[in-house]
Amino acid sequence: MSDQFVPLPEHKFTFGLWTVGNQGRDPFGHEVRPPLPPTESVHRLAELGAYGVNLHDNDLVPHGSPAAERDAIVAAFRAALDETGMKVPMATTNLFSLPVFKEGAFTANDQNVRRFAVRKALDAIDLGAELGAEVFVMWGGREGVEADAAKDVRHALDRYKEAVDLCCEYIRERGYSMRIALEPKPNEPRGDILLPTVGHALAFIGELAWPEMVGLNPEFAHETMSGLNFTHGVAQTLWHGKLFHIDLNAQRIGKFDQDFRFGSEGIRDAFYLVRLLEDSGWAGMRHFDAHAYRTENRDGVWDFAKGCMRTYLILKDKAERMRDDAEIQEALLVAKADQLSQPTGPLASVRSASFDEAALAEQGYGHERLDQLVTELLLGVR
Ligand code: GLT
Ligand code: MN
Ligand code: MN
Repeated sequence: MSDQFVPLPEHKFTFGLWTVGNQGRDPFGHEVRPPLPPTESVHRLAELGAYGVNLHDNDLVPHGSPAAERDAIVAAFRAALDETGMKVPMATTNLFSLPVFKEGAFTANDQNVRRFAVRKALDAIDLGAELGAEVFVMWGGREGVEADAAKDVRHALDRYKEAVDLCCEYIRERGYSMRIALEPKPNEPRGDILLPTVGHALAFIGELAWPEMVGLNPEFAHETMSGLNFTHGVAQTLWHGKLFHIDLNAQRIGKFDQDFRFGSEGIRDAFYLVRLLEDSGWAGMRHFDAHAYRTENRDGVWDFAKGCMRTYLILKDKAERMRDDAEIQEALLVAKADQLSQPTGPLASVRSASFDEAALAEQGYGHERLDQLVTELLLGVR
């Protein structure tokens, strides 16, 4: 293997503890890999060139741990971070595994369940702040319903807003430098999940008490599940100034949430995403929310992690080649891609312009040639 694509901390690659630690359990089968201690993940990922790890509260501290135990676990984890120089840029809370959240967490019908959920989120915010996290992800996996008769979605959204506002209020009160990133998903584990897409979540942010503190953590697999173009979703999120974090993985349209190794499906979609992130100067993390196939043992997990990072770097290289490719650049001019950055107005020019509508309709844009050139670049023949 050429070592042109060696991951380094400066590339800002991160993995969730739950990703490399995934034991391969699925709805039909038991775990196939032993538990992976968080400190071992830190060491192994550091060796592979990652920048950091992200975590749910309970990926590190088992639910219900007494305070002294919690502190000892966090101290040992801190020591592993210090030894390796690894960071924890993002933290989150698990509001989906415990039986108490079976009817929802922030949007449960039961007020006590909601209070329990918000309290758990506040504790996780403290844990994240202690570890230096500047982004707090909210993935509302249980915020949804199967029996539509049981939940008024408008009230559920009131409660969702209230919970996010309470978390923002707490972050402000504690003086943390932390922002919240909502993660949309259409379904699974609930029949339907609230804030199902990037678009729903962006609109929701506008109704919050501190909208400037809240943005998105869009996931490749989640938009793709709905058949949406993930790169377009990320572009619009950037356009609104709301890309706070990103979950990279791979997914086939129409399937359950696969969370595959980045680039393993939809290589062309992955390419356009990497090109967007790089061209936009995205300064945040390249976070992988994916896991190894269930066929793999421990060694396969590290092959998986290496593969995610290596594919990202290869696609980044392809994006640079695209920029340097004279024929592709010329084809882009034929497509008039450069003209789109020019304004349409002012109004006086719109009103006074004369058009040759037939000539405008007649012109071709050369997309077939352009797309084939990019395809050949990706296939490695140019
Ligand atoms: C869970 C989910 C992911 C979320 C994680 C953060 S948890 O693995 O499938 O999409 O990003 O809560
Ligand atoms: Mn997913
Ligand atoms: Mn995710």
